[in-house]
Amino acid sequence: MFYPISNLQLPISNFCVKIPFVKLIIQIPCFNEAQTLPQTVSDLPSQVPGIDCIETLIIDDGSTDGTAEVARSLGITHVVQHRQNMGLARAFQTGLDAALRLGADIIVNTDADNQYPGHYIPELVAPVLAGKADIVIANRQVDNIAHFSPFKKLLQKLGSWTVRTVSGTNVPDAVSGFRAYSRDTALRLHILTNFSYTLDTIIQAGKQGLIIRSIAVETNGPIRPSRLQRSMGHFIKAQAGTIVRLYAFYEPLRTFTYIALPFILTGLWLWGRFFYAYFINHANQFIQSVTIGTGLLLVGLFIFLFGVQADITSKHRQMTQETLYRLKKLELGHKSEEIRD
Ligand SMILES: Nc1nc2c(ncn2[C@@H]2O[C@H](COP(=O)(O)OP(=O)(O)O)[C@@H](O)[C@H]2O)c(=O)[nH]1
Ligand SMILES: [Mg+2]
Repeated sequence: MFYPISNLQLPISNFCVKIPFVKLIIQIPCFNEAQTLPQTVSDLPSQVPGIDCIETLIIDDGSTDGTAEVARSLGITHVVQHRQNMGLARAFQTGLDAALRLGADIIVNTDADNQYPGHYIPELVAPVLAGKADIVIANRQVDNIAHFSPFKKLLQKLGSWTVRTVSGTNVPDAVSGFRAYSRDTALRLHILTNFSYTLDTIIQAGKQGLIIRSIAVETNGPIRPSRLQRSMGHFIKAQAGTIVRLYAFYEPLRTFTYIALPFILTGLWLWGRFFYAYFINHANQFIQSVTIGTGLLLVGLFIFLFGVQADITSKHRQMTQETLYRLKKLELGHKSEEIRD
C-alpha cells in the first residue's frame, strides 16, 4: 500500500477492466462541498476522445457536511477521506497517490465549486495523450474575470511571474488548479509547501525539465465564496509568504546572495572610505567606519554562507526526489493494481 498517511479509506469498486486501455481519473479535492459537488459532477464529460475509461476520485478532506455521502450517491468511482482537514496541498498529494495506485494514465484535477467547465477536459488531456506535454494548465485569462478586483488580478499575475522566473517555464496562469498530468509526472511530483501546491508543482516540473502547456478557458462565475482566499489580507499574506519560501527553497544561493549584498556593499564602502582618507591624509579618520564596516561584512558573509549551505541541502533534496520517483515507479509504475482487478 502506498499512502502517506494511515487514515485513508479506499473502497474498491466500479473499476474499469478493459485491457489495454487509457484510463483518465478526474480528481476533485473537496472540503465541505456537498452543496456544489452535484453541479460539478454533472458537468463532467462521460466520453473523451482517446480515453477508454473515465473514473472520478473525490478527496474528502475532513468535511463535516456529508460530502463523502453525497459523492457516493452521485456514483463517484472512488472516495478517499482524511479524517480531519489537512489542507488542499495534502489532499492533492493524496489524490495523486490514489490515482496512481488505481492505474490512472492521465489525472485531471478540478475544483468542486464548478469553477471550471467540464467540457474543456478533452482539450486539456489532448496534449498529454499525444505525448506533447507532461502537464497542461487551464489559463483562466485572469484579465477577463469580471468578479476579480484589479488588485487581486495584479497579485495573481505577480504570483505567475514569480513562478515563471523561478521555474524557467512560460506558464501564463500559475495559480490555476484545473490541470491534466501524465502518469509519469504524477510519479515525479512531491508536494512540499502547505499553501500553494499549484505554484510548487510548476516549479518542480520546470526544474525537472517537464513540458508544460496551457490552454485558454473561460471559467464559470462564483457560486460560493473562495475557500482558499478567505480575505484579501489572508490572500496577500499567503501569496507573499509562498513566493518568499519558493525562492528560498528552490533558488537558495541566489536568494541569500541578494540578501547579503546590501551588507557586503555597505561594509566595503565604509572600509573604502577609511582607506581613502588614510592614504590621502595619513590621518586616523573614520575609525568607526572600520568597526561598523567589519561588522557589516561579517553579517553579509554569514548570510552568504547560509545560502551555500542551503544550496548543498537543495542538491540533497533533488537526489531524494529522484529516489522517491524511482521507488514510486517500482511500486506503482506498472499499474499492477489495475491488472489484478
Ligand atoms: N482538500 C481540501 N480542499 C480544499 C480546502 N480548501 C479548499 N479546498 C478545495 O479546493 C478547491 C479550490 O477551492 P476554492 O475555494 O474553489 O479556491 P479558489 O478556486 O482558489 O477560489 C475546491 O474544490 C475546494 O473544495 C481544504 O482545506 N482541503
Ligand atoms: Mg474554485
